[in-house]
Amino acid sequence: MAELEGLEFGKSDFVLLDEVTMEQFMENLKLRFEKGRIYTYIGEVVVSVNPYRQMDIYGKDNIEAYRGRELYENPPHLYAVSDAAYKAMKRRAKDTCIVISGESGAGKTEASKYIMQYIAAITNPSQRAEVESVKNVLLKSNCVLEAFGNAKTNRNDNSSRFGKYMDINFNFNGDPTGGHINNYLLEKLLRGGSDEMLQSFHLQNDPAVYVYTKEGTSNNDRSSHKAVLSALEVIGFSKEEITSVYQILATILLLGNMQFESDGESVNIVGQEVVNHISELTATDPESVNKSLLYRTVATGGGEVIEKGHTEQDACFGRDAFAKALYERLFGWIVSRINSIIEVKDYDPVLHGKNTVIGVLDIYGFEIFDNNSFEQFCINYCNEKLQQLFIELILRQEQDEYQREGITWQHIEYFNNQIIVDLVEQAHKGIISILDEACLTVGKVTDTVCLDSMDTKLAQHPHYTSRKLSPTDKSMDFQKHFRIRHYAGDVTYSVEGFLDKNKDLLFQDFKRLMYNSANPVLKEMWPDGHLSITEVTKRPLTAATLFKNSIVALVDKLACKEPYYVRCIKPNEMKSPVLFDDARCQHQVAYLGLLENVRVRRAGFAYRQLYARFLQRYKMTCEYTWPNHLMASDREAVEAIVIQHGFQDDVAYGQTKLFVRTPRSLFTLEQERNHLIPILVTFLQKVWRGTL
Ligand code: AOV
Ligand code: MG
Repeated sequence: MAELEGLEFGKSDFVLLDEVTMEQFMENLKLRFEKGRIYTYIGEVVVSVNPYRQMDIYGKDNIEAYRGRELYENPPHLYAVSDAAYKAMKRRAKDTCIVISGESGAGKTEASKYIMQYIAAITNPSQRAEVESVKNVLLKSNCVLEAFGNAKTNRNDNSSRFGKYMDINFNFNGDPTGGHINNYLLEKLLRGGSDEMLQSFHLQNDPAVYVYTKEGTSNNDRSSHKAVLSALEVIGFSKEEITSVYQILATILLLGNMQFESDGESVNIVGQEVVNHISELTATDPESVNKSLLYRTVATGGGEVIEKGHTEQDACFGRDAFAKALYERLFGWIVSRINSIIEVKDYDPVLHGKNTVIGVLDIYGFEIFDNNSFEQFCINYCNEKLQQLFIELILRQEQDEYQREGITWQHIEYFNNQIIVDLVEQAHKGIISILDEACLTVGKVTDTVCLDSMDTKLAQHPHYTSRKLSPTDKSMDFQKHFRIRHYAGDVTYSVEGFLDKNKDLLFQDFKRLMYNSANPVLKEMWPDGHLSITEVTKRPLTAATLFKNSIVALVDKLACKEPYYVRCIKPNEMKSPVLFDDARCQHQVAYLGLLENVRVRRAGFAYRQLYARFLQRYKMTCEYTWPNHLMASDREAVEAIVIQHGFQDDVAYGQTKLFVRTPRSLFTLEQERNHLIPILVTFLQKVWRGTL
C-alpha cells in the first residue's frame, strides 16, 4: 500500500479538523499548500489549490498507486476521485460525473486533463485497437478545442472561453467505447484574445499585423500550431477539412483588417485586394463578397425586397458580426465533427451490456473583471446554477444515504443561492426576460432604456443594486451600470452592448454568401443560409435564452448522475507557486461553501464504511476479530471492535455501513493499527522463517 501522509502535512481531510472554523480550515489549507500537498478532501470532495508549478505526482507510478484503491488508502488526489467515479460506474453500473468548479485560473482545465489521462491509463488493459483509438481521439480533442476555444485573459493565460462537458461512454468491461462533447457559449470576442490558431496561420509572418490577434502572442505559437495540426489529423479530419479550417481562419483575420471609406454618398471597402482574397478563400465570387459587406437585403412592409446600402458604422458592425459568426460556426462544426467520429456506433445493449457514462464538466469559472459585460453575466449565471446543483446534490446525497441506511438526519443551514438564480432566469421578472423583451421591442431600444426597465422592475431585489439607489457610489456609472450580489461576490456589469450581444444579429446576406460557397465544408456550416429574407421574419431565440436553455439542460444531465466534485482554489493573483494570499483564499473557501460542506459531512457522520471493509482494515485491533471472527455477521464483528475501543456512543449502525460521528474515534483505531502493523510484520516474518 502506498505510504500515507504524516501529520506534518496537516489533515488530509477537513472533516478531521478539531473544530470547524475558518481559522482552522485556512491554517490546514495553507500548511498543505506550503508543503506541496495541493489536494485535500472533504469526504469525497477534492479541494485543489493551483500549485502554479509542475508537480511530480501525475506519473505512471502514481496512477498505479491509485488504481482500484479506496479514497482513504492514499493521500488525496484527483486520481482517487477519478477512480471512485470509475468504480461506481463499473461495479454498480452507475452513470457518474465529475464536476470541476472554481474561479478563473483556479486549475479546472488542468484538473480535467489529469482526470481524462487517468481514465485513459486505467482502461483497456488488453490494448484493443478500437478502444485505443477512441481514447486517443478523446485525449487529442482537448488540444484542438483548447487551441480554438481558449484565450489569454488578465486572470488566466490559457483561459477557457467556452464550457465543455464531455461524456465518456463505457461498455460492460469498463472500456471506453465513445463519447460526446457539449460546448457552451464560446466567447466570440477575438479582439485581445491570443488564439493560437489565428496567430499561427501566417498569412504574414507577424501576428501583430492583425487587429484581431495583435494583443496576445506567445513564443510557443509555432510548436502548438504543429500539435494542433497533428491532433486534427489523428482525430480524423480530412486534408480538405483542415484546409478549409485554415481558409476560414484566414478570412477572419482579413475581415479584422478590413476598412471602409465613405465619400458622403456611398460606402466602399478600402482596397479591392482584400475582397479578392476573401472570395478566393471562401470559394465565393468577389462581387457577392463585396455586396454582402456593403448592402443588406430587407423586406419592406409591402413584401417587396430591396437592397439597402450600409452606413460606414453598419458596415463595421456587419463585418465584425460576420467574423465572429464565422469563428463560432467553425468551432461548433469542429465539435460536431469530433462528435461524429467518437459517437458510439453499433452498440447493442443486449449483446454488450449496459452502456454507462462518466461525464466530466470543465466550464469557465466565476469572473470579475474591471469591465464586466454580457459574457461575464452569462458565465457568472452559469456558476450560480452549478453552485445550486452542488448544494442540492451534496445535501441530497447525504440525506439519501442516511435514509437508505435508516439513520436520522440533522439539517444544516446553507446560504441557498436559488434567489440569485431566480433573479437572472425567472420567467417575466428575471434579467434575461427583461433583456429579451427589450430585444423584441420594435424601434430604437437602447441599452440604457433596457437598464431603466431593469432598475424599475428589480429595485426591490436584495441581490440587485440599481444605480439609482446608489447615486453616490463612485464605482457605478450612473448611465450604464447595475450590480448583482453573486454568491461569490459583488459584480458590477456595464450594460453597454448587452442588447446587441443578446440579439446576436447577423445579416442574412452573410449567411447566404456562405451557403452559396463552392466549398462543401463551408456550405455545411451555414445550412440556414438558404432562407431568403422574406422567410426569416421569425425571431430567433436570443443569445441569453439559448444559453439559459443549454445550462438548464446541462444541469438536468448532471443531476441524474452520481456526482463527484473537484473544488479548485486559486492561491494568488500573480500565478506564483509560493504565494498563499490568505484573504483571496479565504474568500473562495467562503463562497464555495466549503465550511458548510465540512459541517454537513460532520454533523451527519464524518466517516462511513461498509462493514466488510471496516473489518478488513481494523480486525487486527480486536481479539475477537483477529485473524477471523466467528460471529454471525460482519456487522456484529464490527460492533465488537467498536465496543472494545469504547466509542459505541459515537456510531450508528446502518443497513450495510458503520457510521462514525467524530473522527477522533477513527484516530484511535488508526493509531492502534499503525502501532500493530510493525509488530505483526515482525511476528509474521518469524513465523515464516520458522516454518521454512
Ligand atoms: P481554469 O481552467 O480554472 O481557468 P487552468 O486549469 O487553465 O484554469 O489553470 C491555469 C494555469 O494554472 C495553468 O495554465 C497552469 O499553468 C496552472 N495550473 C493549474 N493546475 C495545475 C496543476 N495541477 N499543476 C501545475 N500547474 C497547474 V478559466 O478556463 O480561466 O475559468 O475560463
Ligand atoms: Mg479552463
